[in-house]
Amino acid sequence: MLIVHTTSPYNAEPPLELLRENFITPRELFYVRNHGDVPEIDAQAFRLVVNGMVERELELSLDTLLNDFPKRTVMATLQCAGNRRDQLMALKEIPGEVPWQAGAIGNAFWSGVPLKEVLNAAGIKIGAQYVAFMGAEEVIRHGENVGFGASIALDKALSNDVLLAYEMNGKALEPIHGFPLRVIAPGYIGARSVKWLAQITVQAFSSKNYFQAHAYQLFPPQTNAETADWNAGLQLSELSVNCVITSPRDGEIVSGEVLAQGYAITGGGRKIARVDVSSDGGNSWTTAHITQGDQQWAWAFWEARLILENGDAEIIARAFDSASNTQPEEARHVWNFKGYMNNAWHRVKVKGKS
Ligand SMILES: Nc1nc2c(c(=O)[nH]1)N[C@H]1C(S)=C(S)[C@@H](COP(=O)(O)O)O[C@H]1N2
Ligand SMILES: [Mo]
Repeated sequence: MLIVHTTSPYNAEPPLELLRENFITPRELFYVRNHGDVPEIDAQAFRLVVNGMVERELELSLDTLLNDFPKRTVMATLQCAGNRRDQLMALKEIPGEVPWQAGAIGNAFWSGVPLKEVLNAAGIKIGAQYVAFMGAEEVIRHGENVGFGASIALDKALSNDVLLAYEMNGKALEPIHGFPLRVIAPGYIGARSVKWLAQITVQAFSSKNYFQAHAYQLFPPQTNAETADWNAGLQLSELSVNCVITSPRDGEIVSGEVLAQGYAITGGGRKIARVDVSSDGGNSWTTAHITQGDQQWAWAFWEARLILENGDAEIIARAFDSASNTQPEEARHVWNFKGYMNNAWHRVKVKGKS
């Protein structure tokens, strides 16, 4: 059912028309983004280590997390920073990165322990500013096991909705999605939601792990892997506003009246306020109807009826969020050599029936 980009590590995304069928993405249609092979974790032996700038170091079993801490459920959309990279790759090659279409996104109910409950149990020392996470799997970069890590600022970590999740859509996490425990950092790029969570470290600085300090940084278009100053990139955290047409698909043959459908997403706890659709290059716009999604952290589904002239047309969609943020017109303006955060106007070319 998924489009498989690589098998080891396993990376896959759903076709867009299937993705848009469910507001809550079923597990079989949820994209998978792995940097190493899925680790086998014995749930009985599992211990979550909490250390660093804490009053008490903790080693928590799964039983303790399930039974001795409160459980909270949050609906949150995960989106990979590489979602829509294929359109950037079409402009200029991006070697060594997964050519994600627009399906590296999914929406689920996540249940687990609020991270702040565990941090409070450990007691945070004065001067702490970041909470760093490490996954359990091996990830080899430049011949060395760097593992997969990330960090979030302490104020985000102490907000209600950041979870140490053990359930996805009411069932225990699947191995590929992080069993037995993962972080869910709503509104942030997917890379901060560390799977197979093994260790939480409270510290004064952001994570030095490869995937926080090196990868997942944004550079200007003229920069490349050789010229990048890895201390000067923008470390990605909150999602920007994005919008995708899931139907019709590129190259589809349509009649005069078309129902355009898609999803829109934003970060920072903001909501999607409006989606616009154009079939005349952005000179005029039809306001789409938001059919579902009025909650922070989650995507919105939209649709709009368009009357097309008989000939070929390009359908464009863009969203505004509740802070009136909107999207850049052209992918070439957001092109970067790692291929992150493409939120340019989404464009689909359709053909008229002749
Ligand atoms: N330990 C670990 N956590 C990880 C990753 C990983 O490779 N290893 N990938 C990250 C990235 S880049 C994304 S987009 C999300 C994907 O989550 P999913 O595979 O459950 O969709 O997990 C994040 N957490
Ligand atoms: Mo990602």
